[in-house]
Amino acid sequence: MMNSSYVGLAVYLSISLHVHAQAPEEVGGLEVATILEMLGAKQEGGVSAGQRRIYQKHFGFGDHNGDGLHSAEEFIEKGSYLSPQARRGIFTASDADQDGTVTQAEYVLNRIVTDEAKALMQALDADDDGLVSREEFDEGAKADLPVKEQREATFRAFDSDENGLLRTPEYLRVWGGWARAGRKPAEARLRETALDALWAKVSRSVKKGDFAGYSATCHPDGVLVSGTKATSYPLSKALAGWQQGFEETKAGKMKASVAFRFSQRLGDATTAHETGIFLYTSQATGSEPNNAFIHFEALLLKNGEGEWKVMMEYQKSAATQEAWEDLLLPGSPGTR
Ligand SMILES: [Ca+2]
Ligand SMILES: [Ca+2]
Ligand SMILES: [Ca+2]
Repeated sequence: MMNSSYVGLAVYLSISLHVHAQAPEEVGGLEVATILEMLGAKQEGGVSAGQRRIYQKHFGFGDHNGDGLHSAEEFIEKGSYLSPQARRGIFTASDADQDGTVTQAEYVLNRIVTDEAKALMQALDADDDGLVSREEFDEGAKADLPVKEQREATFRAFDSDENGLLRTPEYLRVWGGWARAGRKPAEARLRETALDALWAKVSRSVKKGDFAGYSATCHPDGVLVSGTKATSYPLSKALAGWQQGFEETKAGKMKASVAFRFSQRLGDATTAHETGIFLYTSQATGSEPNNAFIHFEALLLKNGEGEWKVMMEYQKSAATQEAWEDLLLPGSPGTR
């Protein structure tokens, strides 16, 4: 996974997509999500596709009857990791929707959140005794959380039993709640992160003139629907028509870029329907850049290798720059 532009896009998308439905919880005057960010948490945006696959594999080991769920029996009674009490704690934390079973997405998101939390907190444990003392937290988190009152409020929130020391399960319980506060369910978070990576790949391919890279994002049986031309045809035919532009970009005869913003993101573990606006900019050498804002919908499928492919690209109609900019405003009606 090509990380720098991917993380950049994830950061930019987080502004437009992660609009909180309920009032966010605050500690020391900061939203809890902001505290985690300041402490260095990247959550699902900081994990490679390879690492996600490893977590998925771990989930599979515990899914004895292969129904795609961990039951309490499978995870707590038949599990062998740590103690039954610890397993119960992990199970309860993972089951974010509290329906009594843990889906693969719930498991993977919990692993992402807790492994990152442990790594960030262990880095503060200066004397390596497995506990983060008030002094260690105050000193170690100074650079990330420079306001002393906010550091103290955060420590107090983590230190449930008020003994001045943070044990791993103690801070994980609080951290896990903060990592999920006001956020979408695990399945949507992981899907949208994977799709963000796909759109980032599309953008990179257009910018570099990487025709093969772009083609790889399309399903071989995909369909292009054109609202302006009132027709549809195979994506493979559309690609053939676009190939020259990619080659000219690669040869430096023109510049091109595309960016995406979304107003609605629907789907499940293997299907997705994304609605929004894309901005395609092209500039032939010696000419002014040309911006096209287009309302679009995309239908996507996850294949057997776990890769998302565009099954349908529906270029609906021209959009305005104002409509495009609206999609960036948190809380605008279009963002949820
Ligand atoms: Ca569940
Ligand atoms: Ca310590
Ligand atoms: Ca404590």
